[in-house]
Amino acid sequence: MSASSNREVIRLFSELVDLTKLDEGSAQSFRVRAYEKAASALGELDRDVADMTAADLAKLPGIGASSAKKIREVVDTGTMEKVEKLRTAYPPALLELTRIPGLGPKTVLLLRDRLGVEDVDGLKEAIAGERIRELPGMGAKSEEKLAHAIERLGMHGKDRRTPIAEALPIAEEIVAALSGVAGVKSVQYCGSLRRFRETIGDIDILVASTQPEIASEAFVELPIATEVVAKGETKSVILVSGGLQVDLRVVPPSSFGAAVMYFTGSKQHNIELRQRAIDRGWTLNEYGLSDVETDEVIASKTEKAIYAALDLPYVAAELREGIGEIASASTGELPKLVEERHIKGDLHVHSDWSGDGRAPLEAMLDGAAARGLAYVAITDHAEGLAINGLSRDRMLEQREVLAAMRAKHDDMEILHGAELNIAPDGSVDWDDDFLEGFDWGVASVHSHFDLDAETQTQRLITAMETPGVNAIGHLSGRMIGRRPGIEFDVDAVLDAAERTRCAIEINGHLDRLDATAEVLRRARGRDITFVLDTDAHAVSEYRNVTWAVHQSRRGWVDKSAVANTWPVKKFLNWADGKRRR
Ligand code: DGT
Ligand code: CA
Ligand code: CA
Ligand code: ZN
Repeated sequence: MSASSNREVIRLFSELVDLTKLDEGSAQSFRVRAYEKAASALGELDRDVADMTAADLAKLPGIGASSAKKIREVVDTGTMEKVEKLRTAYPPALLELTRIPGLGPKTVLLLRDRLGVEDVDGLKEAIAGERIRELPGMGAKSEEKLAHAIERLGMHGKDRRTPIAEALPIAEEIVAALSGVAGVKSVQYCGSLRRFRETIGDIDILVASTQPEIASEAFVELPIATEVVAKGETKSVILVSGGLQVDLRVVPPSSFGAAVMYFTGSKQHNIELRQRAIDRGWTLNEYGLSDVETDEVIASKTEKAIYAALDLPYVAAELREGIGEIASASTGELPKLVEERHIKGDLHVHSDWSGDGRAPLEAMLDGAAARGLAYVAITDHAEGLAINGLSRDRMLEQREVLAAMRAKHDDMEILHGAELNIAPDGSVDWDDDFLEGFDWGVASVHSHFDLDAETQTQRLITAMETPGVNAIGHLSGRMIGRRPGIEFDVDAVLDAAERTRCAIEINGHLDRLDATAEVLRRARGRDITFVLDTDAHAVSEYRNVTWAVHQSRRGWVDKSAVANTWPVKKFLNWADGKRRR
């Protein structure tokens, strides 16, 4: 097996976690936690699992003997019997019900056994028929809440979309697998995934190859495929677990740029571009930009060449939604977008000092240094978060430990911060005096998600006004596809951000991507500062910086508004200034 085997194993373990929750009717059982731990330990592994014996694997922290055996089984057989068995007992449509807030595994089983509910449509029928209220512990109010949750998650029938956190690893795995196939020159995922939409209808994979039939064969033979819907020389379709569809198109290398452009979309962006071509007496399609009269190809190899021929600068994929990006591009008014290399520091990083961190302080600092960062803020949870947080004394102790670690990292500024918890009234864990001892503060909402919009708005504004709060973390608190964010008055919160100089975080966790692109775009033209953070709880999660950058681009955020791209001195002055108002 190749480097993709780790990802395949992790994917099967995450599925095993979800299925076991249903099977045991509990999200907290011993087995569930053991599988969760194994999945997260595998995520930290920098070796290929295929090269390790069951005994090697069982020696890793977080992986027990039974998980080790299951890992070997996946490497050796390409699948896991336990998952296959559970999948027949709990089909994907039933499993999907557990994503609805308010529906734990126990309730989902009850719905199936008592009311025959097998999927979202069945649940909607049961709600409409007022049958949920017959169940123990449920009432008319629960029906109303469930209906609202289904609505907000967009889980209806054909509109069903997959959260990007699920789709992206699958696409990466397929791209990696196809890259090694004979004749393949380039592979790229396109469509909504490349535009970095937060939910994905289907995955579109584009391959440039001189031997299309070999690429198509390899595609339908992928171990990740659960069903082959169509197979042709240049077009094929498979389904993967959960019913997500993957489309493959194979094109000759000479038209790869035109094909990438066409299949990246969006449809509306394509339509506007084609109109620009027509205005010049040309045609534009997935094969290239060409002259109508002479059939001569004007550009086709790269997207950049095609945009240039149409008198446009390159338009980043994240902007291509047909919402004015071509007009802005033609007048030179696109924002100057952030690139990963611009990011000088990370301002939201956890260690195992707080409950959900998974790596020691040293490891997180080494990881930050390995990224070449000029500064990093350690922001473990404060005590308001009951299960996770550090007491005042532990925070002071951590400050001493960090001070001692500065000697080892003389190229990197180490800031002592905290992730504060915003209470329903907008207050945070500690008084201003204690907060003054920190170098940085990020404050976030972690509970009370369904207060009314007016209360939530005031809650955020009060937190922003707190001197020790430099930034609001994951502004809406949503989990894409699982939990809708809090409702708040966006313009009032943006007004407060301008007035208080409190930054808005762009959190790079794939299941958060928060602030949302809609909120970020609404901030265009305002004088608001942003910070791009990984919110890393383990060294591997420093990778979230890539997703934070994509999210900022999708939100049309200008680089000049992102504080952690600024020169270090300017950044430190600004951060300190907010704390001393
Ligand atoms: P999704 O899958 O619903 O999340 O969204 P997309 O954008 O990935 O849509 P999809 O998979 O139907 O098609 C992929 C791309 O192919 C789309 O972004 C643009 C291009 N495309 C598809 N259908 C049309 C069409 O009728 N006209 C044009 N101009 N482009 C199309
Ligand atoms: Ca698609
Ligand atoms: Ca498609
Ligand atoms: Zn955090």
